[in-house]
Amino acid sequence: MEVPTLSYSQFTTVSGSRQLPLNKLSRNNISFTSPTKFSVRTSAVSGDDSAVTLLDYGAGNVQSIRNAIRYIGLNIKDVHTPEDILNAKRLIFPGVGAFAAMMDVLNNNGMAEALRTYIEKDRPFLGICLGLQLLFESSEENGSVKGLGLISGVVGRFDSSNGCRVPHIGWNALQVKDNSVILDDIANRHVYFVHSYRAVPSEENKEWVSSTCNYGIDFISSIRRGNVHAVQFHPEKSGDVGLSILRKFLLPNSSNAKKPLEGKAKKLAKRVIACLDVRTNDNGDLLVTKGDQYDVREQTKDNEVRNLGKPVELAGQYYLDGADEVSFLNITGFRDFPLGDLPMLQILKYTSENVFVPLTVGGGIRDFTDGNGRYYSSLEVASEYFRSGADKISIGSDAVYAAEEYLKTGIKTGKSSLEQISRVYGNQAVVVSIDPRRQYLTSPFEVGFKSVKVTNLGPNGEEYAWYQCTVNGGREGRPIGAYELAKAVEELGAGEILLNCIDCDGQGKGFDIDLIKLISDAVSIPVIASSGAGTVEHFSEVFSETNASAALAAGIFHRKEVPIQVVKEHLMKEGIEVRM
Ligand code: 1PR
Repeated sequence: MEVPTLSYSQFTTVSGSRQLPLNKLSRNNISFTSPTKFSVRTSAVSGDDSAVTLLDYGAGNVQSIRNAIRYIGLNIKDVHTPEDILNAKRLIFPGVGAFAAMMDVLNNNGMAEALRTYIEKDRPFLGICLGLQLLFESSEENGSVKGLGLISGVVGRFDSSNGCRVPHIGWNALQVKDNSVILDDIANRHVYFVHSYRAVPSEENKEWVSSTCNYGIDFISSIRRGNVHAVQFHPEKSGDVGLSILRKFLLPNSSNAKKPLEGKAKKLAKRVIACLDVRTNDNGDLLVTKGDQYDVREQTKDNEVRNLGKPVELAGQYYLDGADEVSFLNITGFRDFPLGDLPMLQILKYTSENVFVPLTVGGGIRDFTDGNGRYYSSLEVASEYFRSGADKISIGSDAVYAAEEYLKTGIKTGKSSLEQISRVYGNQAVVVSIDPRRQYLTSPFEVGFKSVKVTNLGPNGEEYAWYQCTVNGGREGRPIGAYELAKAVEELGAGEILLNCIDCDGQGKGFDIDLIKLISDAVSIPVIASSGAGTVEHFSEVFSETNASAALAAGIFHRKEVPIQVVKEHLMKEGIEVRM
């Protein structure tokens, strides 16, 4: 595994890239051309030129790819004009966000035409995610929107009716064809995907396809022709394997590139996520804490906030230990204004410079008016998190209010933080974090919320329970159940659910299987099981008995009781696919 050095001295401020105003865009699609004849030249990239041209059209987390390029030791030159594209020696286009918004920006700025010319001339190109999809004729995301039309095919949505959760989020295996060049050394390892739309292989585009991946159907995970490459997965978030793919593209003549160790990837892996609950202590220092049923204060005379370590160091360690994702939850974000919480943004910046797996950040994502009467939308708050290095944001309290309103009126206003952020950044970038508390019932008809027959009877022999949602870090119970909330937020645009359970949090007695089964069967987006992990068997239990896509733990990792690698070895022994 790639070993990054995690020292504060190397952290430098990342200069902001030019952000294009997405809200001022008009739909103006380029004229459609049929899939173009493509002439292959074998122009080599000069290995000693350290500048990589990056096309950042202004949405989503391009910070990750910037960090990966810098980590490899190269500099970044941003595209400001179409000429910058035409003059590039090698160009990376990390397309993130929504297809229509991306094409609007590219068309309005003359970038689409420049890109087509650059690619037709077989100049070195690496498209990532939407950067692959835009090469096709059109995409069905946001209606039918034309792409560059260089490759035959229409980009369509995954079908969740065949049992696959959409978005496709997580680490999956590739079937690599001969001569894919940048994937030649991938060594049967998993790579990280996060997308709802995909292109499929056909007779017409088979010349381009360099690898496929299976998720319900075979879809195109990469293309290559001459010097033109594009990948549907995120190499910048695929750990050491991803860095080695980027190195092969950026430094093709470099002989000292390390080949990743051989793996056994076969299909989508169950994810193991390390979570860091972050807050300031009474002295104002930001630290990782961990509660017992959400109480993070020590039971001592001073009642101080429990201190389990430094956020950047711990996140870096969990990356090295094999965490598939790292989550930061700013647990006092509900009462503080996160944009005023500069240390939290700095933590995200520093962490993302050395951690090349997905980072999620949550806490305080909502509209806010500061003391001077300045209004900040939740979209601005989320944008700042994305710019600081987050790949996904997680919404807690504000999603509960949005779901309550939606269930009351039946109207999607489009104004909730959840709807706004998923519209601009794509629903795959929006997690909803649920903090339910178990409420026992003697009969399932006692409340109007969905209840379950519990595996372990309640304190007075109750056979049923419903799961009441809470806000403000568990401090206030709301008139909505976890089941109702999960279904509502899926409709409002959530891409994933982080399912905590206050009763199990920090107890080490296992996940709440009844709750996780209830929610993971109710929605077709991925569900992350959280709260209560104490042994490796708890992980295999949650994956065997529920449809959870990932399991998250905090305490056992912070207290070093069970290393991440040991959890994964156990899961592998139990026949559960994991990324090793
Ligand atoms: O409401 O949008 O500001 O978001 C606040 C976020 O902070 C929510 O995601 C909420 O879950 C989280 N949060 C608020 N207060 C606490 C607290 O602990 N006092 N932490 C809190 C939630 C729960 C898990 C924990 C697992 C695994 N932490 O994330 O990490 O339960 O723990 P375990 O393995 O030790 O059992 P908003």
